[in-house]
Amino acid sequence: MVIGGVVLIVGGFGIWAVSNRGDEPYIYIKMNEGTASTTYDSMNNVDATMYGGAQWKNEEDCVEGKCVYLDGVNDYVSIPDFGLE
Ligand SMILES: [Ca+2]
Repeated sequence: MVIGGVVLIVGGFGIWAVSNRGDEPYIYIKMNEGTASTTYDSMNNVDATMYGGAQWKNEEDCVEGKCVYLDGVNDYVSIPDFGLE
């Protein structure tokens, strides 16, 4: 899965399996580390990697905590195939 392609400041995302809607998300990536190019999944260790120069922003530029800035050119955040059907 790739998230990107437009100018975005991302504060995190979750992915719910359809069959689990209403329960905890299968993946929950807060995107609040603020350093390096890995942002970690809190649920099942499906960690995401930032590409294309995606940048961390500090609290003053984000809704809550730190966040990821995508410049709209070639930035994206990718998670590995985690076998969800
Ligand atoms: Ca870029």
